[in-house]
Amino acid sequence: MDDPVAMHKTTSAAPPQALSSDEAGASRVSAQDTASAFDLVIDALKLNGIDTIYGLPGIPISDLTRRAQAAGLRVISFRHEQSAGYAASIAGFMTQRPGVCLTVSAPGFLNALTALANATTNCFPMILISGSSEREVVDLQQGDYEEMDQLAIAKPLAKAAFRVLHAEDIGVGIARAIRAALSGRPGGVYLDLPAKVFAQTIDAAVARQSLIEVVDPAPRQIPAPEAVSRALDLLKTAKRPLIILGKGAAYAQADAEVRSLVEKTGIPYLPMSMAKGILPDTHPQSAAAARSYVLPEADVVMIIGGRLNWLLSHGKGKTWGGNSPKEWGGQRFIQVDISPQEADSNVRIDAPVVGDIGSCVSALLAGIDSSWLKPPAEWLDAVSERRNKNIAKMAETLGKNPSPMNFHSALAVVRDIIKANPDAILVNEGANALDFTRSIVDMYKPRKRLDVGTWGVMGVGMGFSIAAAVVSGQQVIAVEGDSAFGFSGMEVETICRYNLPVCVVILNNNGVYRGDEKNPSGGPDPSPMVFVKNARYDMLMQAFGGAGVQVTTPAELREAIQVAFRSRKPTLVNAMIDETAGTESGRITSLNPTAKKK
Ligand code: ADP
Ligand code: TZD
Repeated sequence: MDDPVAMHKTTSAAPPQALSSDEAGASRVSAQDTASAFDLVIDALKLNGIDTIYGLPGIPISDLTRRAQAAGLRVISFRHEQSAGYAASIAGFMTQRPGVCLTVSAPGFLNALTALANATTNCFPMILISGSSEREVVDLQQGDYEEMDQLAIAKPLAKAAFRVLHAEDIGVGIARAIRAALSGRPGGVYLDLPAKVFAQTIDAAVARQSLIEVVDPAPRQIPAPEAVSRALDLLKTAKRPLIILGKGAAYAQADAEVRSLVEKTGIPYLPMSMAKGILPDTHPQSAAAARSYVLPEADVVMIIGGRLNWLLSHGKGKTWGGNSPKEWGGQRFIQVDISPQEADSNVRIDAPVVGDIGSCVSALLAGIDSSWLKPPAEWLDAVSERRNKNIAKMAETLGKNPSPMNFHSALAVVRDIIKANPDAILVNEGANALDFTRSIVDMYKPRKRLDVGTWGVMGVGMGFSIAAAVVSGQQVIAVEGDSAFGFSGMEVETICRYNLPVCVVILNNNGVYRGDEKNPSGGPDPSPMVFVKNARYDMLMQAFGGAGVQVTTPAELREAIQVAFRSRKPTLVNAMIDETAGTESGRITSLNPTAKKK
C-alpha cells in the first residue's frame, strides 16, 4: 500500500452514520492536510494487516472505535474488557497475527490485564492498547480521571510494554508492538496511548512517512545443524520413543511437516490439549488413550512446541516413572522450541533444538530417510494394546444412558457432533467439563480446540467463542461448566448482537465441580460451592433474541445442537446433568490442599 493515510482518509470521511456531521467535517478537513492520531492508529493497524479490533469503548477511545469502524476495520464491542482481551488473544493464536484489544484507562485497562497476562503465559500474540490519563498528573499522583501508571503495571505481565507520547511516533509504537508480540516466543504486548496523544494532529505528509509496514515480523529461525543431528542421534538410540505435541506446534501452522515427522518415524505421539487435531485424534499412532502408560515407559521423549510444566508433571515424579514426586524417571529429552531459554526448565534436556517449528521439523525430516528404523514392534504393540483396551472401556461407559444424564452421556453426543462437523471449533472450560471433554471428544483438524490453557483459567469461554466465530466464520460449540460460563456469561448479548454462529452448551450440575454440597454449619446460606438449583441459563440467551433450550437427555441435547448447527443461530443449550457427577477439581485433585480432618 503506497499511501495508507490518504487511502484511509477517503473511506473514513465517508460514512455519515458513524460520525456526527461535525466530526465528519473535521475528518474531511484533516483529509486534506493533516492526520489525527486516531487516523494514524487505524492506518498503522490496517497497513499491517490487522482487520479487527476487540474492545470496549469509552473516554478516551470512543472515537477511535467509531473511526476504525468507519475505516473498514471490524470492531467487536464487548460487555467486559476481559472477554475482549481473551478474544484478541485467541484470534492471535488462530491467525499468527496479533489480536488487538482496545480499552479505556485504569479500570478498563485492568479488566483486560488478566487476558494480557494469560496471553503471555500461553505464548499467544496479542496487543492491548489502552487509553491513559495525563502523564504529568499521573506521575505527580494528583488525582486525574482514571489515574493509573498503566505502563508500569503492565510491564511485568507483558512480553513488552511501550508508550507513545507524540502522534508521529504511533507508527513506530505499533510496529514495535507487532514485532514484540510475534517474533520469537509470541506473547502479550501493552501499548499505552495517553488521551493527549489522541488530540494531536500532524501534517499528512509527515504522517504518511511515519507509518511502518513491518517486514517479516516473525522471522524463521533455522536450527543449528549440529542441534538437529544431536537430536536425531538420540532418537535413533530409543527403544521406546514418544513424541509430545504442544500448542506451540498448533500455533506454528506447520501441520503437514509435523504429521510427516510423526508418520515417517512411526513414533507414538501424545497431543497436549490444544494440540489435539494437528493429526486426527483417531490416528493409529495417537497414544492419547494410553497416556499413563507411555509417560513412565518411554525412554526418549521429543517435545515439540510444549513445555514440561505442571501439565506434564514437570517431566518427573510418579507420572514419569520416578519413585517419589520429585524423582526423575530416567527419560532423555529432545525439545523443539523457539525459546532458547526453555530447555532445562524442569529436567535435563539432552538435545534442545531451537528454532521455529516449521524449520526445525523440516530439518529433522531431512535427516530421516527410508533407512530410518521404526520403533521396536514390542513398544508399538504394548502402546496399542493399552490404547485399545482404554478406548474399549471408554466406549462402554459412553454407551450407557443413565438418568439423570451425566458428563459421559452428554459428551458422547458432542463427540458425534464434532465427528460429523470436523470444521467446527470447540471452546472448552470448566473442571470436569474440561477434563472429560478433552478425553472424550476427538478432534480432527488443527487449531479447532481452544481451552483454558496453561493457567487453567475460567472466563475465556465467550471471548474465545466470539473470536473463533469472527476469525473463521465457522460454527463454534462452547462446552462450559456452569461455573465457568458465569465468568463471561453476559457476552451472550455480544454473540446475539453480532449474530454469531455460537452454540453454548452448559453442562449444568448446579455448582463448582458438582452441586450437592451443603453448608457445613447448617446455617441458611448455601455452600460456597453451589449455585441456584436448576438455573435457566437458556433464558439468558432468549433475553437477547437467541435460541435457548433446556435439555435433560442425550437425545434432546443432540437435537438441540443439530438445530443450532443447521440454523447457525446464537444458541444456548442448558444441559441438566447429575449434580453428584463431578469430582473436586476434575483431574487435578492432587493440587488441591484440603484440611487433614474433615
Ligand atoms: P502446551 O500447554 O500445549 O504444552 P505450552 O504453551 O506449554 O504448550 O508450550 C508452547 C511452547 O511452544 C512454548 O515453549 C513456545 O516457546 C513454543 N512455541 C510457540 N510458537 C512456536 C513456534 N512458532 N516455533 C517453535 N516453538 C514455538
Ligand atoms: N477463577 C479463575 C479465573 N480460574 C479458575 N480456574 C478458578 C477460579 C478455580 N476453578 C477451577 O479451577 S475450575 C472452576 C473454578 C471456579 C469451576 C468448575 O466448575 P464448573 O465445571 O461448573 O465450571 P464442572 O464441570 O462442574 O467441574
